[in-house]
Amino acid sequence: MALSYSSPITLALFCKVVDNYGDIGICWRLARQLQHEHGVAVTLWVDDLRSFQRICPEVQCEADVQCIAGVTVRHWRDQAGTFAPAEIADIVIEFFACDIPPGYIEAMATRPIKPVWLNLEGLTAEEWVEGCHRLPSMHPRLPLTKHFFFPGFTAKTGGLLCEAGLHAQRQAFQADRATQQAFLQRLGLTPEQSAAFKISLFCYPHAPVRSLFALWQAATQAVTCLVPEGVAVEAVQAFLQQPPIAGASATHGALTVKVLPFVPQPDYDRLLWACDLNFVRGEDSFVRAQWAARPFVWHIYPQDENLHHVKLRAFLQRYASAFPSLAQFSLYWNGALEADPVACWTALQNQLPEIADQADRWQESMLANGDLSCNLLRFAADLRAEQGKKPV
Ligand code: TRH
Repeated sequence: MALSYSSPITLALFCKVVDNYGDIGICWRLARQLQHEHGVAVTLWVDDLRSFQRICPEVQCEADVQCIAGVTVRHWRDQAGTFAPAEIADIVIEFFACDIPPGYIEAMATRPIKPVWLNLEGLTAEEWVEGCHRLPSMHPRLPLTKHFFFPGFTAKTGGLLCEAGLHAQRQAFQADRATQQAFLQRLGLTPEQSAAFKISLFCYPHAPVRSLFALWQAATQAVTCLVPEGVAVEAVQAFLQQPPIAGASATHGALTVKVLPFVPQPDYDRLLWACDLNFVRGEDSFVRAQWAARPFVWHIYPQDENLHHVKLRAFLQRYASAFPSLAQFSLYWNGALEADPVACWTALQNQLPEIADQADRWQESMLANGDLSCNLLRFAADLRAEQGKKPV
């Protein structure tokens, strides 16, 4: 029996926001890309609309259902509710093993053609993911099978999210000084601040930001450090000697620290493209920094028992094996190595040109693994086709 999708394919993506930020960045990007590039009718279920609004100002925090950029956004208030089979999407994705409402799962099981059910996992460079990517897990009670889908850095994983045309947009931006200047001016930078060595700083609160500020203050060239509002609050406030609200800035020695508002995702990309060095964190900004083709330092989200240090080392082994200074600095930045910040920073600074040179090659090798959204839809189509071969 041949099985076809609804037209257009419907997809529900369930996203639970962790720690006021987490994961909505990735889910929103994926949702938009599936809609824009693949014509999928996406419903994004989000439990925390206020966090969502920080990266997407169009979000109405009080709305139960709204449509933004062609994506249906539903406020995922609780686990209650019953659903009719017709309300269930062709593809159901739970992000990072979040528990989707039991009533929704029950309704999935009642559909004559079962939805493709995927658990989209977090990004890690560890080798074991290749063995777990695409593995099935049978529901203990219902006739449903969930599959694990792992993003990653090799052809045996789901790859990384990358919109079509992003590469060309980034190259055009970086080749056009006037556009860059206009963008930085829009963010409130003076021509002098724009002409300095520009660093964007996005990290978790435990990063040793004060020690870096001290270093950059004593630098021989002017440094402009751009920090989103709400990030590294203590260190920024201590440097500014005033509340670190958007627009605030101060200069001590060679360093100017400027607080930026949280900008919408496309502008955050431009910020990364415009800076000479980017400090990024988590998963999504980490991947965007790779597409920015500029040197970056990753602050990984902390996990119990320092599990994140294992993940950090796995990535550094792939990305920074030719750049010991980057590996050392990253370990220091993430508290995985006690080191002298001056020595770490000086070594990294000296190697920045080489690191920048590698960025394009790294991008090409990552893109050769295919974009995550295409890989995900292909996998869903394969599962759907398999279901069609089974007797019903
Ligand atoms: O939100 P994060 O801290 O995300 C993390 C990770 O995904 C991590 O794995 C997870 O478990 C943890 O949450 C709880 O950092 P991330 O992934 O970089 O997402 C931030 C998003 O915010 C990203 O999409 C970029 C976006 N952003 C803007 O749109 N504008 C801005 O001004 C800034 C600074 C960020």
